[in-house]
Amino acid sequence: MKEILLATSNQNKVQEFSKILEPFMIKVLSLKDLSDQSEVRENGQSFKENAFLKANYYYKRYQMPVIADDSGIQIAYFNDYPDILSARFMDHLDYPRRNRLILDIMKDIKDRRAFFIAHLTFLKNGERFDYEGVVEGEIASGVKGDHGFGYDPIFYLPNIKKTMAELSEDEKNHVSHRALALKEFVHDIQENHIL
Ligand code: ITT
Repeated sequence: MKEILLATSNQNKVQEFSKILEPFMIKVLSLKDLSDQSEVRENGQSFKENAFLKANYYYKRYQMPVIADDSGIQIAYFNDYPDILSARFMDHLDYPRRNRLILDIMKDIKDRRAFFIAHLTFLKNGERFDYEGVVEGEIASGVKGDHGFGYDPIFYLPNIKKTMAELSEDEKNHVSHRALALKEFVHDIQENHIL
């Protein structure tokens, strides 16, 4: 088993990474496993910049292979907002209330296009590798499903005819933005032995 540190305080991300990487004999250590509660300031201008800020902070601290995920939702009608601010957008509200609010604002809106994006930055032995996964979907007409986290219950996948939250954990881990980015990472590990 090879070990990587996942630089996140989001336990849902830890769960998804662990499940996806386990079959490839990669053990995902989390900040929780290291009892590390430090907060990294995400003041970058893009998913890529923020992923690097998070990965680099812990890479310097622990000198081991580190991967970070910066991700979010872009809503076309909101000019791609909340984008890199997805975690901070309306964060005085819990996700069910945030999702309701988005649905209320978009009640009569025809353009429902939305994107989930995950950018991964992996650092090892002074080298940097970047991966990105994008999933196109639509803002659903109602809240549906109780798997996943965050905006999953309002992110509708027209091809599958379900929201991301209606997918089982396994199904989400095949089609999500995070899964697509991790697929490239696994490919690099297998083909180019980067881990
Ligand atoms: P870390 O920075 O510690 O990794 P975080 O949750 O703050 O945790 P981000 O800054 O990358 O992570 O923000 C990601 C937000 O985007 C997340 O909190 C959700 O609101 C949303 N998001 C990302 N991936 C998602 C997914 O698979 N399903 C639903 N919402 C997602």
